[in-house]
Amino acid sequence: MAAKNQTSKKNAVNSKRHARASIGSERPRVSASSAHKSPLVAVIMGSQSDWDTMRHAQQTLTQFGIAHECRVISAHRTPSLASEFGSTAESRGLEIIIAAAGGAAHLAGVLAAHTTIPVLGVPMRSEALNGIDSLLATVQMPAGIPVGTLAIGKPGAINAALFAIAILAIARPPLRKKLHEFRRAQEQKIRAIELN
Ligand code: AIR
Repeated sequence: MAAKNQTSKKNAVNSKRHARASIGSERPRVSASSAHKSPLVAVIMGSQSDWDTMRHAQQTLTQFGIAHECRVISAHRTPSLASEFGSTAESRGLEIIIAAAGGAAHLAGVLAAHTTIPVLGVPMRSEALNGIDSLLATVQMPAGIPVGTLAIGKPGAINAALFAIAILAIARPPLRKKLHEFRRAQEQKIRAIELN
């Protein structure tokens, strides 16, 4: 009976975790190896409309088995949540934040202002200015509060995840090995291309 209670309690906690990680109606896929560990990387985005791009960061982290969480937090629409998330990130065991936003993209900078863990910014492609606005708003931080800014859109989303993995790999030899294997496989794929 006690064991049964414990199992249902565990299930409740896990489904709560999943609910917190889910964005809108779509639940981000978390790999089996990382599903029940506390997240090392947070993938934060300014709007649910960024998810189509940022799912590529999520997929890359999953591919490497990195425990992570994905959430929508807006520097402008939910400013107190942004400040609370940034302020508590380190004490909750997060080691890196990936922050994506478009237009007046202040999310990465605001999160970085509240934490000393590395913040990687991903500028979203915008309708009005094709992402140039997002890029400049993310990259042009004042000295003292750094944001490592990646490329606009999907390449930036993938590279933010790979950069986060490279940072984590400094002190994790098995992860470093995986990263070397990834690069090797990527190179092999290109070497094998035959054009006719
Ligand atoms: N955004 C949301 N809050 C602050 C900013 N800068 C960004 C989102 C998204 C864009 O505004 O990151 O890229 C448009 O959001 P929406 O919700 O109108 O689609």
